[in-house]
Amino acid sequence: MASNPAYKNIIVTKIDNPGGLKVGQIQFNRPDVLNALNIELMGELLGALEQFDKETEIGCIIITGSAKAFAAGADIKEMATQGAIDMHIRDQFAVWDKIRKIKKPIIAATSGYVLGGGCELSMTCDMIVAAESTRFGQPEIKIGIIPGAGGTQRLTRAIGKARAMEMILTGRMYSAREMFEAGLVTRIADDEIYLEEAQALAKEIAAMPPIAVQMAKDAILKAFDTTVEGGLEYERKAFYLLFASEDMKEGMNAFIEKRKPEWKGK
Ligand code: DAK
Repeated sequence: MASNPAYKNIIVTKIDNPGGLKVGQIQFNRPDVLNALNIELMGELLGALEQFDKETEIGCIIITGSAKAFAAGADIKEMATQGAIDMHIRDQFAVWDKIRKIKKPIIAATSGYVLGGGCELSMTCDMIVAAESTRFGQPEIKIGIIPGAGGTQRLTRAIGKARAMEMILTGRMYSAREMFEAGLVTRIADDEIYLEEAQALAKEIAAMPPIAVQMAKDAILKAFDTTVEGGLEYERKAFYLLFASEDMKEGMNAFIEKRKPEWKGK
């Protein structure tokens, strides 16, 4: 595991994976404010994600926080003095849109508070591995705003209108188990081992053929913004495209020859 000292608000590491590509891990590091997501941290997060996305040695990415908080939301102190036109001109929130464009799968490993923008960020990730102690919430209503980074859309699609309404209109917090049962969370783990669980899942994915992994992620995400027919067509084209990859030939030949495939990522 090697750490990159270039960042102030995040700790970036690469985790070796003898069975496949490495796992890139990004850990928020603003413990005094429960990892509140300020502009600088979000810029660093995007920089680290885009860097991992470019590096061929990385197969899967984890975003995590601390035991007490994944992230307690956008930085309220930073937002409090801003006006609508300032926000529009600076377009500081454009960073959030770019996170959606990351091609490699991202796992949120959560513990403690996952609130507001923290909850939205976890939903922008592709999977959530939650410690038992995780508390999910969209408390924006309590400070006079509403979710602004996908909460009304992604949460509603993940857990349905009835539960999203209650969660967003009351600002209440919900346990990892409730959110697992509602369909938001991929898996729950004991507090002591949630990060290891997330890493094990990331390593399993990073051992799969990388191009197929990225195409699968892309096709699954299409389901959120197209019709079933449009999505099926997109899936079919992505499926055909994979027949142009060396990894497809290697995967099928390895099966027929009863050996372990060696992926090239091409
Ligand atoms: N921002 C700034 N500081 C925060 C913070 C936050 N979100 N959450 C906690 N802190 C700070 C506290 O101010 C305190 O700092 P000091 O007073 O010690 O200087 C320190 O962290 C510890 O917090 P507490 O003393 O409050 O700790 P407790 O254990 O008593 O309470 C808590 C923990 C998580 C229940 C509480 O801190 C809390 O309610 N925090 C605020 C949660 C919240 O309202 N989050 C939603 C923020 S709004 C967008 C993208 C994103 C967003 C919007 C638009 N676009 C793309 C357009 C996102 C908006 C939001 O997330």
